[in-house]
Amino acid sequence: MAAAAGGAAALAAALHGARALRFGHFVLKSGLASPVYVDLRVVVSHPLLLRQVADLLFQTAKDAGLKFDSVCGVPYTALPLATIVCATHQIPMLIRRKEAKDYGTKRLVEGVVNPGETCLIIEDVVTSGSSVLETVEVLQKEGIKVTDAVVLLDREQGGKARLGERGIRLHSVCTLSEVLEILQQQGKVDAEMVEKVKKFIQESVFEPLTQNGPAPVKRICKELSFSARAELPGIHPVAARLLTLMEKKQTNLCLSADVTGSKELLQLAASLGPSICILKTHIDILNDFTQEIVKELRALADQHEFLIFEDRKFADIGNTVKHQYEGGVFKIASWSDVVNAHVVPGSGVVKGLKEVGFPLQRGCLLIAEMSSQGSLATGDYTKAAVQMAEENSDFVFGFISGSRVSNRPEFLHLTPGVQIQAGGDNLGQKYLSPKEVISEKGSDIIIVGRGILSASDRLQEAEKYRKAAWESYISRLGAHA
Ligand code: S5P
Repeated sequence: MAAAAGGAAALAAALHGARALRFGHFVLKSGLASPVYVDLRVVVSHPLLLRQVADLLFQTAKDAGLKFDSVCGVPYTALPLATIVCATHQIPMLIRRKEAKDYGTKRLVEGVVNPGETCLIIEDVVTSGSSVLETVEVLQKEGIKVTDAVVLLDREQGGKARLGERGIRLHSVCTLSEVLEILQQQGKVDAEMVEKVKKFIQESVFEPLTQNGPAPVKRICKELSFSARAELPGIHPVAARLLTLMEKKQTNLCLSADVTGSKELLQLAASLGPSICILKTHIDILNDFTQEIVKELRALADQHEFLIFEDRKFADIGNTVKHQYEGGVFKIASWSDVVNAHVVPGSGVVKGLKEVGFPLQRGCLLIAEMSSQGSLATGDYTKAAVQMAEENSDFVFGFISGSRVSNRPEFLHLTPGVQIQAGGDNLGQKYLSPKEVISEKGSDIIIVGRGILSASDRLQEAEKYRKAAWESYISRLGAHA
């Protein structure tokens, strides 16, 4: 422990006293049930403790012999800590803006940015390392060097290794098990709770980001929950929104609303909205399209919290798809959260779409596999789609595919060709069941059209699909717990 033994005991007691460390039963942001809850936000209400923590952070950086030109606190909890460090030691500070809304319009870093200079990151607590990484990435994009981060408390759940993979050394004032030991000695937590917390720490280690990372950690959390994936570093904002609403509404069902009348389309959106995470359109099959319809659809999407996905399957050169996406009669980019593209033209198709969609915070899926008989999207073609997604992950957040084609949890997999009854249609469509798609193929979202549309009670049928797919997801999580 970086803090001297006596200091550490006092710190642990003070954190516990301030209720910054609590023991019991909690549900974390990631959806994980945890016996320990760390909330260092409360430290601002305890000025002495605030200064003590800031001093310990600075001391830890000094002990590690770190050299830096500026300091940046990970927003928000570490901001006051960074401020104290900077004011006390006369170090220039940088502030990273967090508000997603400002993205692309306002500065993302406040303070004097001198490219090439080194910035030290300060953080209160590290679990997966995702918050630190987000700040690192923003600073690095501005040309600032970041090699080290100092944290008050390392929860020892894989964050250090994940940061190490990205070239960031993590220096902690103390670890959760060290604090735990001290609190046990002080009689503030009993042996049973200590065991529980230790077990929890061991069982919920985040996987390394890449398979070949230099600092392997135990692969325990193999399967992350949707809400944990929403928090991953560098996650696409559309993916984060989608994963969050999926967990909230408990649905990984995308309705393929393949109807030809606008009235029916809007009725479907209104009645099935609460059951779905995405409503997929083929807007060019509507025989009475007007902009008013998509406006109403948008309002329903916002009301019932689902995303709109225009299944346009762009497949031309970049310049053409740009116009097809932005303009024409449909003006797809103005109302659709998500679109998809074939990779057959090469990466220009994504680049063209990105020019239009990126500033609007839209997202794109690449078609890596198809559900139809004799599809040519297999083997190397599928691999090329995955590579294209990885190279354009600021715009592409997943795939249309029959199975999990990428192991990166930042990417979502959406699978069409789903019906509870096995089989197909007479035009080459092939169907798998929700369970096969989610539990066996490892996909995330089922896309269902006629399975629901041809039922006499569509809502009841949609609920059947929603439950089947959600239960398969939950059992998949359980199987890897
Ligand atoms: O490979 C694919 C990709 C897509 S997006 N196979 C598909 O069937 N789709 C779409 O999913 C297709 O255009 C249709 O809108 C939906 C499947 O509809 P269903 O009625 O067969 O469930």
